[in-house]
Amino acid sequence: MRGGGGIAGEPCRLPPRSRRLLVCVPTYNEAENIGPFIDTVFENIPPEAHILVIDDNSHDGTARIVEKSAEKYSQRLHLLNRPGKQGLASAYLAAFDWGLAKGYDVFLEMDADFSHNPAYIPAMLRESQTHDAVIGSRNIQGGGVEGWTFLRNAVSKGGSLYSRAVLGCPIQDLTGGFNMWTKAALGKIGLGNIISKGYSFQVEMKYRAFIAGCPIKEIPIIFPDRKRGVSKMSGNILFEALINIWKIKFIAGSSTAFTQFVKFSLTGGLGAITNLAIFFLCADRAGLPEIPVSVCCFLVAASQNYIINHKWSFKRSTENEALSPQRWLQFIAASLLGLAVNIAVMTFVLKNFAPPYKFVAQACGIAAGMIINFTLSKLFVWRKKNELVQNV
Ligand SMILES: Nc1nc2c(ncn2[C@@H]2O[C@H](COP(=O)(O)OP(=O)(O)O)[C@@H](O)[C@H]2O)c(=O)[nH]1
Ligand SMILES: [Mg+2]
Repeated sequence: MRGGGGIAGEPCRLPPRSRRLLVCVPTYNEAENIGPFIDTVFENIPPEAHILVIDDNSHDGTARIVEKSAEKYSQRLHLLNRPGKQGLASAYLAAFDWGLAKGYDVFLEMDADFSHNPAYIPAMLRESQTHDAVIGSRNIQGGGVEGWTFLRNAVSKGGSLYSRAVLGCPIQDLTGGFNMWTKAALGKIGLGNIISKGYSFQVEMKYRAFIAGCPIKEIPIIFPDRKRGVSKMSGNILFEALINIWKIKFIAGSSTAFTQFVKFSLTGGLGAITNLAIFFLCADRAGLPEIPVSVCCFLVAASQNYIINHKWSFKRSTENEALSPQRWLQFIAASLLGLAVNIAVMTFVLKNFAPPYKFVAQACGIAAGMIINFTLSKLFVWRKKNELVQNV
């Protein structure tokens, strides 16, 4: 959707009543929080919703407290007991796998330390009816943090700004961990592709959702510091996350560009067939003059490419916009430039390398022209419109 804090894409259309929520709570030494936390969450979720605690063998007895609570909330509280500390990313991935196998439709990520207020859950659930991802955001109007030192605030804000700048992603709170995902979102993200092990997991999930074209909504949350227990965040973890942002950009971002390039090339191939077919019919069969026929062939094939690229190769960047004469003109200009590069490279190779077959020179020209055309199309014609993101 365009207005009201969304990031464009197709909304999910599951009927609200048939959806089952799984609240996923990773814990490592949260004995002081987990009991009352579970009670508060159950007060704020619908009767058919469940909680899954993923505990990494906490030595403070967290798991035992969960088992005790499970007597009270029979069948609605689940515990995934893992043998040792394996990190936040692997805890959430294990929770998603478990929940998907059991048929849950909506997944909520939450810390066990009351920094994520369960009172926001109903609003998040409502938004998840029309958005694949709902992000509890500290960095938009109405959101914020409480009880943080100046340094921690600066580190968090700086981390978010840094991630946004490196990734070119418009989500305001990339690092926060209070997020709701529909099953459709997890499918589009492709959980098997996640490379993060620690805290950059949250950034990677959001970035992948963004480039997959998921409709995303940020809702403002107030984030108080934990009152009990200690944070598992450390300088090392933070440093690792800062480095990982580049890995995420390279791996997730380039796989998208690669897919787009393959689609763009196939579209170009189809365009060449159309071009040749029209040329054959008009010049060979009907005997029309070659040069005007060739110009017409170019225009028809380029227009066909424009439509297919708009609907298919660059679908994720178009935000479901209609075809437009302005974009068509831009694409024709990019194609003409591509053609000019094609001819220049072909001539250069012919003159300087004299290949045994002339078509080798033309193949080099086509490759160079296509790279130019693709780059211009990606950067200018179908530039992703970050300004579409509006926050509440
Ligand atoms: N299962 C599991 N949970 C973890 C691990 N590291 C942190 N957690 C939990 O993940 C949540 C977020 O960690 P927290 O220390 O609150 O990080 P902070 O909010 O950035 O200070 C808390 O519920 C932690 O208990 C881990 O390695 N495994
Ligand atoms: Mg926390």
